[in-house]
Amino acid sequence: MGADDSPPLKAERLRNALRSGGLSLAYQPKISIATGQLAGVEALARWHDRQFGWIEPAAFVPLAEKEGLIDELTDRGLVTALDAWSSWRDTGLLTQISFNISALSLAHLDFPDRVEELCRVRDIPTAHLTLELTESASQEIIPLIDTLTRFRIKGVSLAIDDFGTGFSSLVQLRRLPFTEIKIDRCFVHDILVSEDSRAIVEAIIALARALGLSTTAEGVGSSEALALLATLGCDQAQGHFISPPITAAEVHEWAAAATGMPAGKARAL
Ligand code: G
Ligand code: MN
Repeated sequence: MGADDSPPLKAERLRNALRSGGLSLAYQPKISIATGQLAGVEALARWHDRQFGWIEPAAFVPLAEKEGLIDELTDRGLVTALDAWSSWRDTGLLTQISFNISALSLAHLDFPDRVEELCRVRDIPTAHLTLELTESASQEIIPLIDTLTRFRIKGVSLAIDDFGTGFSSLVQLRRLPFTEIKIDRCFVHDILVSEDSRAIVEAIIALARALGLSTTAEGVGSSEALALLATLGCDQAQGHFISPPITAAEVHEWAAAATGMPAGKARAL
């Protein structure tokens, strides 16, 4: 704390961590609610600093954006995530990988070409990649429609993350070529006790259906919540009850263990 916690120092340490491989990725499985099987994994950036300890993406992603480091963070993360995907394929596991991107990266019109190239050199079909974009109240994503459309033309799927927390949700859904809605965990976590949360989740699922989008509930914490989401017609679930974020090596093991598991009986690691 104190002077050592100053943003310039943290920014410097983030820069160094990025360049010396000090950031890593964890992978959080998500399941198909209908079958209980692995539906994909979300790559989540992790930063452990010797001085500051574990730092949340909610803290270091905005810092990277502010310090002009976000493209480097995105590029290195994508390379690591796609290498992990290749290692899963080598052992027979073909799954979907979701990767979080900052709206700032979408300002580059050549970003889709770069991503396509990263997939091509690894012989990864772009259909196995989903990019997640957070619906943020502070960022207008309508101007990014060109870049998003380029991704869709290349076969990459697009998810709108933390849905329900931004202010222009409906306009964005109508105009942008998303394929999936991730329902924010703040609605999912009290779905069993709050009538309002349940009504919101139900409405989001109905809206997604009408627009032909798939739905993933974030932050699923119990078998009861999973069962209710199944009743409401939600497609996929992610959360600590299903699995916390795990290592790339553990993903293969997890997929094998979860095969054929009925919904509501997913293994919590
Ligand atoms: O690990 P945690 O559940 O706190 O991370 C949740 C959110 O953090 C993600 O949904 C995403 O919004 C953000 N995040 C995690 N990793 C990355 C990353 O590599 N890049 C970007 N831009 N955001 C990330
Ligand atoms: Mn996400």
